Amino acid sequence: GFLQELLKEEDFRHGQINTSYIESHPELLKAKSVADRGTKLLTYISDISVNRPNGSAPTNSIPNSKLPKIDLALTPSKGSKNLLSEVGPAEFARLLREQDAVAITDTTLRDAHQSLLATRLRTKDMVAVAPYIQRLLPGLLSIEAWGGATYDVALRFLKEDPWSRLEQLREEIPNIAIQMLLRGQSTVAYTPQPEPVAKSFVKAAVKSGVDIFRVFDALNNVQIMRPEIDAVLENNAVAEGTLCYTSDMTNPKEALYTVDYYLRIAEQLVSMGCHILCIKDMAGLAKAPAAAKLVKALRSNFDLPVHFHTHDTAGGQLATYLAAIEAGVDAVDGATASLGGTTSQPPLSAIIAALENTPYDSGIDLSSALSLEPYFDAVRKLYRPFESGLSAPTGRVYHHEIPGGQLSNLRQQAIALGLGDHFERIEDMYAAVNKILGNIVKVTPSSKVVGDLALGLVAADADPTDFEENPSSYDIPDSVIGFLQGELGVPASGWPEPFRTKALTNRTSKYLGPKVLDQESLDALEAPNPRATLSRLLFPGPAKEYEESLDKYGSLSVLDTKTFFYGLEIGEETSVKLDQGVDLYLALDAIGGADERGIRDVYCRLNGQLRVIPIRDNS
Ligand code: 3PY
Ligand code: ZN
Repeated sequence: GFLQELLKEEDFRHGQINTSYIESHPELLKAKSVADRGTKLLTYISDISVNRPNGSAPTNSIPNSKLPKIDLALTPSKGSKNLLSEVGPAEFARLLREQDAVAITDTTLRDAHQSLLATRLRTKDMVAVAPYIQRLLPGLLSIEAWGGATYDVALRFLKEDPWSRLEQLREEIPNIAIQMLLRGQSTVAYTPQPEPVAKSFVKAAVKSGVDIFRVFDALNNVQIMRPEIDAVLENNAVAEGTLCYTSDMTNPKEALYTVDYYLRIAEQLVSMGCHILCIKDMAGLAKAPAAAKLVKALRSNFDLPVHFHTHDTAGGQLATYLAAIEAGVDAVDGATASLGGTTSQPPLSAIIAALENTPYDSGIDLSSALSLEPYFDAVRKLYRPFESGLSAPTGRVYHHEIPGGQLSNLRQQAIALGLGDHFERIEDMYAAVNKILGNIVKVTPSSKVVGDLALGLVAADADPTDFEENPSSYDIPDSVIGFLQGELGVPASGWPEPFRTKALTNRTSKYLGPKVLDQESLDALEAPNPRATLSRLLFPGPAKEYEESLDKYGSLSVLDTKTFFYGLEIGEETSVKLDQGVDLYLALDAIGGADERGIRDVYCRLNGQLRVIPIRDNS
């Protein structure tokens, strides 16, 4: 129609049209912007189709064809978000503690793909299923959909604005509480952030849709996360104060990570005003008897509800959940079965089924949970290059204690170092490094410290005993130096001496606390919309690359996932819907030979009109 006519207009294409003509015909400006968007998207698609950074598409399946057949015109039931708005956080928590039903958090949209698919799940694939979740799973306690590594990965690899994801999910799921994972002082980054950043971040997150904040500190130093917990309370959201579980409480030789250790942490979380206590078993080390003991102790010492989080790396965590439930736990985390198990959470449908027709019945309809599995199964196939490669459970986690989210990541890094076939060497080194550092709690960012050092030592073919004795003759990653200088606080195990002193000898830099912000940044954090500022302060490099991608290609979140990761095949066409409500048809006709500079002409069509786009072939 109109757009084609315009594209044919030679003068217009060369920008020589009389501007007073455009001013009197505003529809032309809109059409020009639509045509520009189309050309930018074709440029991206051409680049991916020539260079294939992720190989070719692993499947032709169309996930949307697997969405449940339900009537989206039906009004959804009220859910936890409605309740929270009616009664407020304190009463919400009291009711959670009082009910017999076991409440369930669905982690599919955050931890599950962080732990299985290198955090790559795109907003488009979340938003497509959101209206179904809203109607099929209104009985969920919450949907964990934000935080952890998702913020970084959205900017760095998906070229998406993480805030827009949150806003869209909020809009599509108005009835169920949205939960995020906040890394205490590091917020969603890997290093401690100045207090104004944390405060502004929490406020903006509440405004954009987060209801429940699971806040943890990687070394269980509760005092360090006070500003974040205070910010959650000030913004009238739910504060879930977290104990990170490590080691083995059932081992009589365990001297440090005992019930008393966890009770001391919980005591501080309770006195800070947290509404819920969370046991965060990030590596899946809590065995059934440990879970029962800890849940009982927490519930008999405090009035708060207890929420259990685990990863099913070794395969035994449904048993742990049942023991925790018998001991009175109030809520547990699960992920859709298609993105559950191994390094992710236990499958939602297995949890629901185990509790059906018992006093703990979750109230979530099993068949509804099942009806979402085919969609996520089809989605997962599209992300195959990002699979962690863990095709079975592994009991070796009891030895190396690598968190679920890190295990998939480390495997990818090992492959990049050419050590893909020797992953057990990295596992063993990780365990050795943990010992050298004093047996610390390992979760982002302390797990990154251990992982960085383990990878470095394996790459250098080092003997850990020699490293421990002579650390000054080795290259030590910055994260490890920062840790030893106290960047993350003091570990409960104390400092590993004499290793630490030796490792820090002759190191000139000294950790002086989170960076100090200039006045301009401080003002920007106080502005009504600090979101772009937060991205720039938290992830300067990725935020800049995201902005550049936006300039060059426009918003890539409109592309379907297959096209986004794998481009198009010759003769293939895809369509996108722009915000303006306009449909664009984008097709790839042919790829020409490379010239002497490695440039190929890519022959595309935009709504039927030929476009020739020069692309550098990086091969
Ligand atoms: C994160 O911090 O991203 C985690 O998932 C920790 O378990
Ligand atoms: Zn987790």
